[in-house]
Amino acid sequence: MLSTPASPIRFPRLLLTGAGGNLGKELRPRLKAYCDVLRVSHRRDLEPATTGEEVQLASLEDKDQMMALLDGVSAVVHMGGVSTEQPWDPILAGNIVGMVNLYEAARIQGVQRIVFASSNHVTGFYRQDEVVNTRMPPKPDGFYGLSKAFGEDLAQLYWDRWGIETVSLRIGSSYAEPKDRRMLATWLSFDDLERLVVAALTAPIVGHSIVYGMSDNQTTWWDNTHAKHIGYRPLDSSDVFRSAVEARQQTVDGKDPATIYQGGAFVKASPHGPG
Ligand code: 15L
Repeated sequence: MLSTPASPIRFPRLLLTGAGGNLGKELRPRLKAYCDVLRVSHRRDLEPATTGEEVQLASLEDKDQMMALLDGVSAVVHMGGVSTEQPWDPILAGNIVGMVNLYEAARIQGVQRIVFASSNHVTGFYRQDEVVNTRMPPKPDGFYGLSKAFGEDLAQLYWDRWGIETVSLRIGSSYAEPKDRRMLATWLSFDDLERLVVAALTAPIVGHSIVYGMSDNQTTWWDNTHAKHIGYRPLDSSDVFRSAVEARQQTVDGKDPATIYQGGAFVKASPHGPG
């Protein structure tokens, strides 16, 4: 949690979906500093509401529940849905049908801004020796990345057609520490995640913007030149973990697709099994 909130702007009621997921759990206590009421949602099993919170369980694929969930909300941080490579059916339900339900509910309930947890796996089939910017064509590395590319296109449609603003965050690897050599490039600290989400919520005009979610890592495959208007400035870096990571993983197999492509192990995960 940042010792001083990244912005003094406060929303009357902010909705956090996927509040029971890994990053949802991290953002839940942090987002309270930016709103009067934080409505937290997941399909099941959330910790009870604390002061300044409302808990409202909802399934993304249930239109009526989503309509009720977005009632009275000023902005949404959408962390819900499937977050790894999976068989098509759960991805279809959570990330395709669920996204349409979310945006339809936003349109009908008059919600003006959504921060969408997209993923670096939208461009996971670019190579690790390429630098990708947010205007280059998607190259998803599986059904999961493909569904996030759909989510970004849906956000673009709802901006062009209905004026709902979205910042699509192509989140890298947000963990307490980078776990391997790949994550020296893709790592996003939790504090930088908070800075990124808050910048996306509070930038004056975003239309539909795409930004890669990474810390200020020395090694990088992503170029956020076209997202400067969001005002996200990372303050952490994977470099403080570099020697420990390199000592743990001294060699890499240059013929392994997980080393060649930015998506890492996702590029060879089987959608029909555990991968
Ligand atoms: C993601 O999109 C996943 O949600 C997360 O589990 C990580 O694996 C991350 O990408 C990554 O690329 O490291």
